[in-house]
Amino acid sequence: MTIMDISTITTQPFSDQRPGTSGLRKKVRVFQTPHYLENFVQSIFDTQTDLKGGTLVLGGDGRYYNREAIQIIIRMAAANGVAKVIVGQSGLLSTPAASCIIRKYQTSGGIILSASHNPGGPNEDFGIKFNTANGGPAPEGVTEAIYTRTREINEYRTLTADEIDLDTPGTQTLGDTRVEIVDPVADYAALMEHLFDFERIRQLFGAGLFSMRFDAMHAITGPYARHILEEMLGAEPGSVINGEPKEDFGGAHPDPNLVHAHELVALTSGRGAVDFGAASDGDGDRNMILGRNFFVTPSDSLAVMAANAHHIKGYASGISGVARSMPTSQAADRVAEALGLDCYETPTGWKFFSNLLDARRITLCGEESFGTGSDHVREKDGLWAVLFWLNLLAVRKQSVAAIVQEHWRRFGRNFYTRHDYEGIDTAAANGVVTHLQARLAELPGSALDGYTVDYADNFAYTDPVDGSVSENQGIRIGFTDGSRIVYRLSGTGTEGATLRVYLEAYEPDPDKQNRETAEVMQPLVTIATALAEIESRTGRKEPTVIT
Ligand code: VG1
Ligand code: CO
Repeated sequence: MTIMDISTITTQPFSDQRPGTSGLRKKVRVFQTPHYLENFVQSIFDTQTDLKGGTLVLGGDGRYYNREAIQIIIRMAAANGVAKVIVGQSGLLSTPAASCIIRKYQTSGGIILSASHNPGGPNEDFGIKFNTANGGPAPEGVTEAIYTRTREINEYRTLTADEIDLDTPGTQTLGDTRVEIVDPVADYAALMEHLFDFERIRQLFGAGLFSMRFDAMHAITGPYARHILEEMLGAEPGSVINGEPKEDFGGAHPDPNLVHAHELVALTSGRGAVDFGAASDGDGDRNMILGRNFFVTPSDSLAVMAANAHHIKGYASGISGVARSMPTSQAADRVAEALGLDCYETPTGWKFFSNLLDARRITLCGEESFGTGSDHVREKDGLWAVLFWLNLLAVRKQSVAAIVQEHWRRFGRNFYTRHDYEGIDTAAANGVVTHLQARLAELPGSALDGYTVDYADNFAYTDPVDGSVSENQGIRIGFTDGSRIVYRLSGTGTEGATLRVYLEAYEPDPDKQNRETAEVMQPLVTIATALAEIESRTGRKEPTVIT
């Protein structure tokens, strides 16, 4: 191919291409609008100039429109002078595997195609995200630059060429660009083997006394989990369920929580239950951990990991600190305090952990939304969390429930729940926040149903590494007994608005730590719904999802 074949296509800006919490997410039909995907991709090339002459990693979670989008992006990469594109075979890469490959081969960054836990299919969601050379989601400065470019763009570059064969590993060329199709699992599996004691986990499975199920939810982690859990670690064949990635995730929400992973929940409950259950989401960065008849909240999972990191090969030399997103429970803070570790509270979204990880201020981090991870990559990592737990179970030889209950006795328990009001009117959702904002000044010191407000604010974060400031990250209301209510609006939805209400209550008394979460949280739920005037403002009596 000669340079002659490159064409410059005239286009007009779209006004709605500002990335949210994790990239640009829209309905598939929006991405199929002529020039829509191309404008966003060209805006990445126009602003991320290191990509010219550099290497780009490319892959997605396999949802509907993944393959078409990959072909479009490869052609545009070639037309924009990218020297090499590393693509996951069949266009597949989990989000953590993409991060791993970006780092391992010292590339200039990556484009990940995913709308994560959002449903897939012709009438559902698609998404695109740019990750920088450290493997992490682009920080706000970069996403804002890309967005600014989308508002003024008037042309993009592409070329006419046959489609790349995405299914055969090996190198192909497109003009001066090399396109390398790679095994999506191999590099990631090698990294996991380096971090965890695979021999010990093999013994756990080999003894025949331990059973597990991993629910890939018809999404990207199927091939990763089958290879690592069943082939490398010897988990019984069939331990991985729903392991075939499908373009529409079997028509379900690939969201690993108690509501959407009900099949897995049933397998860990009642008679004949397995000892351990885990699930991951559409793009493989989330995780849910279950023991037999036992649910580990993501906030607790982070805290347990921090308290037990010394048992794990890859972290045995010590961890430097921990971070959690603001709405995540303060369970990790208690561990950090007891162990003398630095602890950071960041806004929601993995991008805020990157600087702390790069500066080695933290080793572990997590979010209440089923995300945990470490400095091994710059994304949250679902299977990593599962392997961490398996390694821990193999070392401590206790059940999941015993480990967590022992943790509560030592550090206290942070009861936790999140109520989501999905698909509400955007103006009504903004009205809730404005209303709460107006009440913040008067709340401290006042009593709400017997709870005394300690502080009330709208969370703002100053990055301790680069000094960048992120404001309006959620309303926090803290009470004198350590309990807390947090409100924020989702930044990943594609229809209307979603109000999230996060609730937390601290219980130091071991005799009271086994109460039902719903019962413990009820007084706070009542306060939270009344204070925000949720019913009158949104017309909703009940949340759509409780996790
Ligand atoms: C949600 C979660 C947030 C997470 C983000 C991306 O964002 O709350 O913790 O980082 O999804 O996760 P929001 O703005 O809708 O609350 V993933 O697995 O969807 O990439
Ligand atoms: Co995800």
